[in-house]
Amino acid sequence: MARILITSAIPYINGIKHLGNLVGSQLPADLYARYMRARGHEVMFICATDEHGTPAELAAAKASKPVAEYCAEMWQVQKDLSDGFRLSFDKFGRSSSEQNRRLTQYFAGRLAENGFIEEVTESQVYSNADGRFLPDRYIEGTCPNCGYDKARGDQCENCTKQLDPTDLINPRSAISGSTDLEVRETKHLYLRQSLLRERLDKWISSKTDWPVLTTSIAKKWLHDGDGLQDRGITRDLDWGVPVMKGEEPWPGMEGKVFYVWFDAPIEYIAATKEWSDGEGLDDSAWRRWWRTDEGAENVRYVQFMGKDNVPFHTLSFPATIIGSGDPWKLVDYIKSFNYLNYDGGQFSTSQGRGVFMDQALEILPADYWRWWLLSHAPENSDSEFTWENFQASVNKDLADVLGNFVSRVTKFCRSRFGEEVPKGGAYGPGEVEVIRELTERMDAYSAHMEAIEVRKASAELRALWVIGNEYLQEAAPWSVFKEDPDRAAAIIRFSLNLIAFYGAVSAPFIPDASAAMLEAMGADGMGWPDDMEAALKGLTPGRAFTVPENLFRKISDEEREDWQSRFSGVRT
Ligand code: B3M
Ligand code: ZN
Repeated sequence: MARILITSAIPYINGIKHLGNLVGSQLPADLYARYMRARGHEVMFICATDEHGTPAELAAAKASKPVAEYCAEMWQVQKDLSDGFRLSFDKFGRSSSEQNRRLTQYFAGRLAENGFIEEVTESQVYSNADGRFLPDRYIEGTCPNCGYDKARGDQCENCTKQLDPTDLINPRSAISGSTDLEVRETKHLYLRQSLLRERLDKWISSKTDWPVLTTSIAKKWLHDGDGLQDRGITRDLDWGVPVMKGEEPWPGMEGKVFYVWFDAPIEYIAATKEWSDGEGLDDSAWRRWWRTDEGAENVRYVQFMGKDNVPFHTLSFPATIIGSGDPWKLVDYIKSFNYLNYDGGQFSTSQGRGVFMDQALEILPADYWRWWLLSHAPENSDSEFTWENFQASVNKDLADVLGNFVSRVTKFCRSRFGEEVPKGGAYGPGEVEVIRELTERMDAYSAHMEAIEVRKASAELRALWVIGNEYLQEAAPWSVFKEDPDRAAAIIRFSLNLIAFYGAVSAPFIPDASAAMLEAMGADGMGWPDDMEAALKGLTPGRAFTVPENLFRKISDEEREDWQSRFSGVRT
């Protein structure tokens, strides 16, 4: 049994996330966590809301609420939605927690002690109209790298380049739109990550098994970019972690806070402490996941994120960890994703374009979305959501292949043999062949899940369902029944076992339908089928089962058209 620490990028608190956000980190992380738990490993799965910085302040201002109140409300909204999507976090924390405040201040203190912090008097953009500095997202303009005209002061979301507000061409205030801006001097702390360039380079180069998407972005910013310039980690804002050197005040830094991207990844650690504090455990419970001198040397740590978050996780956060000089756990594997597009354009939170998590659950249960999103995850390139594709995939994979199998088998059995597993003869060559095929496919399925090849894993799972369908079609118990009821009974016994098997192995993708299949077969406690032959004999003759409600319903053309037009415009 291994110990696996899994973190998903923590979503900004400002509003409900769209399906593109979901498939870029939280959902595949959940798939992996569920799979690893099912294989008997000890898993710690962490997520949280990212509550500091300009996104939170701007959204709270727009909602006319004090920012703390806004964050508390939105945390609950996001928590309910992640429950709705069955995201099985061990902890869904908050980066504004006391635990994160202390830990962030602690890291800053350690970095200062080790010479990785520099105090810099720098020029920042000041807005005369707004009467304040405009860090990060408070300022917008044209990206000097790619020309995108809605680049934000901290990063261009088009080309992923990390920016400083003073880099922007034609800058304007994101609060008032004012261009009456001037550059003023202010003092800030810089993380001297350039000192760690060689160590980071060596570390990333050693990760030969990482996805190309991850390492190419990291190397780009290490080598030809300026990604490893020293970066400001403090801001002239009210909302955030107050700048302190550990538990000591930091002279000259009064009234300033840490930059959101400094404290956000630290929240992965802090949220694990939020979990252990919440469970009433002592500190060793979370430290054994994070300190390589206290048990974490045996932990495999895997991170999930969208590609725009890669520079922060391959460079800045490791710089914080390494620079602290403490034995904190560094990430072992980073799975990153491209973007999911929406119906010929981009999903956009600011423009309200696409389907958002709350809307998705209002129209269909979580499994439908989970299945489509995971089987179309933007792994090797960007992918696109279209309603036609969604309808086709749900109707075919879920309703025709899996749902139909379950319904035909259970209904036929009920009508001919009653609601218990029939006895019949022994399995014949047909069943032996199916077991052989399933064993082969299961090996491939497991291998893809271990390697976090999400699309390939989903294709293997679908193939497992197809095998059962084709078997049933060929074995045709409904025709066999008249001449040889014993043989028909054996076919049905085998097929009922297949339903339980599907319930066990499909759970990481479609947990609710899987639970319904297992429950209907009275096989709730069924573990992962390591031995296929034994697994397909688990339901013994005489055992009661029930006919589950239709597992999946089809999406009609009218519904598809209705949703297509309902979600074509802008969310209000
Ligand atoms: N909140 C960006 C995002 O939601 C940011 C991730 C932080 S991960 C430490 O995409
Ligand atoms: Zn750009």
